[in-house]
Amino acid sequence: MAAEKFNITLPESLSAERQGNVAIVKLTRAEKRNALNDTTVLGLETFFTSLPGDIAAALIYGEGDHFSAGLDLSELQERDIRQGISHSALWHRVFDKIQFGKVPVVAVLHGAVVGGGLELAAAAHVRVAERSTYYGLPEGSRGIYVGGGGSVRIPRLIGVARMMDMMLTGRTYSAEDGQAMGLSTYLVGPGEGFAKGLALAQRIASNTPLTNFAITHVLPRIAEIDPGSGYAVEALISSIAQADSEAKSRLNAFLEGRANKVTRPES
Ligand code: 1HE
Repeated sequence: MAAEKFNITLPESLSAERQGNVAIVKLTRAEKRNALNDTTVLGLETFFTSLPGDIAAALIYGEGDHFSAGLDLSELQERDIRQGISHSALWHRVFDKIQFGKVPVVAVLHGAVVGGGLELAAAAHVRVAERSTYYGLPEGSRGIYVGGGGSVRIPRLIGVARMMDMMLTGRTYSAEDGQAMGLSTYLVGPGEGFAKGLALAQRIASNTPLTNFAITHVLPRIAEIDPGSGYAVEALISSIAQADSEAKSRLNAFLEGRANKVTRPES
């Protein structure tokens, strides 16, 4: 499927295209290792809130040798407490629009995925890591603290103890370790990330919008609430999903032998 541009005004540090019903955004500030300045973060907000109506999944990746070096440290000028809170709130707002936006998001990782870069990756729903990927949270040694929702999202992937260790000691993890710990769910060879990420995004885009909404918006909420409330919400969302006419026609297709079967994983 050919890549097409779509009409959206983004800063120079980002570029957008679409392949079928998958929207693709690339971090294009390789000369600064895709460090995230405010302009880029606001550009990501524009991208994720302006997706055309027929887009059903999104993919984010980075140009150059690294996914992202995190917060642009050159912008970390003296901020007072109030300005610091509003800067962090900006990242929270934008990354929430990724995690709880219109469509599921696949992140393709390679090279450094550090600090705010890891926070950005953690806001995606599926992470594909090339073997060059490494993860770090250098905030501890820089005298700062994560501000892009990392304290909320990263412990949910790897646990509080591992995140503490990364921040206290500056420990970095390889792609293989990250895969074993749950920072990524796919590990691929050099240069294979984009194709794998796109194939996954296309597969995700073939689900019904209602099911994708339930998976990305409702499942994480259910996981945060008490089990009794979780069962109640699950009963509601599952009954809503199955009532959809598209669900009915997909179930019929299976029963009539016209749909795919569940296959063994590739070895
Ligand atoms: C940057 C940044 C940046 C590179 N902000 N300019 N993040 C960090 O602490 C990571 C800092 N960066 C690095 O450790 C390294 O740059 C990398 C391991 C990512 C890549 O190394 P390398 O050798 O390929 O590149 P480089 O020579 O270090 O950097 C190339 C240029 O990018 C250079 O600028 P130049 O003008 O001298 O060419 C660097 O200054 C620039 N650059 N990283 C600004 N991060 C919401 S809170 C989140 C808190 C955080 O994210 S803290 C973690 C910050």
